[in-house]
Amino acid sequence: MKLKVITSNPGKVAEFQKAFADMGIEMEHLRLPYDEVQTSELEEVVEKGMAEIRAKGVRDFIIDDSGMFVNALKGFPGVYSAYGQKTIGNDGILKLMEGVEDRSAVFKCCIGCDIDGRTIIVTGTCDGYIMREARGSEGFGYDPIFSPDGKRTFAEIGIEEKNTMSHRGNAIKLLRDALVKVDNH
Ligand code: ITT
Repeated sequence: MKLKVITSNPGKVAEFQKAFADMGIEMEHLRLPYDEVQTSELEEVVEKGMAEIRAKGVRDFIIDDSGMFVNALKGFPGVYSAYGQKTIGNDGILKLMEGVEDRSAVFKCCIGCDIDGRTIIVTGTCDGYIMREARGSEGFGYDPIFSPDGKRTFAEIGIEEKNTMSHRGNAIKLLRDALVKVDNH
C-alpha cells in the first residue's frame, strides 16, 4: 500500500515514514498546495483541505494540520502556528514567555486520510511545557522549545522516541488502528 503525504513540511514526512515502516505502508512525499481555511478548528482545515485535494482527482493521501497552543498566550500560536514559525519563530515565542511562570502548552495534530474511497480523520494531543531556552538539533518547527516532561525537548529526543508520545504519534496510533480495520474489510 502506498499513501501520498501532502505537505510542504519534510519533517512531517519523516515522522510518517518512520511510524508506518513496520506496517508495509509506503509514504511518498507530494508537494501539492491546498487552502488552509482560517478557522479555530484543525479538523475543519483538514476536512476542507481533503475536499479540495479530491476535487483535483488525487486519491490515497494523508494531510496533517497541527499547532502548538500555549496556555499563558491564550492558545497562541495555535492555528496560526505555521505563520508564527515563519514570523517570530522560536526566539519570538521565548521572548513572549519571558518572566511567565505558567509554561504549559499543548500540541495538537489532526490527520486526514483518504484511502480506498474512505475518509479517516483522527486527532492526537501532547501536553508539555515551553522551555526557557531552545535546545537540540533534531526535528523541526517548535521542537527545540517544546518539552513533554519539562526536561528534554522534542529536538533532543529524536523522531523515534518523539513518535511514541507526540501529538502526531498519538494521532498516528489512531490512524494505524483505523487502517487495520479498513484492511480487514
Ligand atoms: P503543511 O501545512 O504544508 O503540512 P506546515 O509546516 O505549514 O506544513 P501546519 O500548517 O500544520 O504545517 O503548521 C503547523 C506549524 O506548527 C508549523 O510551523 C510546524 O513547524 C509546527 N509544528 C507542527 N507539528 C510540529 C511538531 O511535531 N514539532 C514542532 N513543530 C511542529
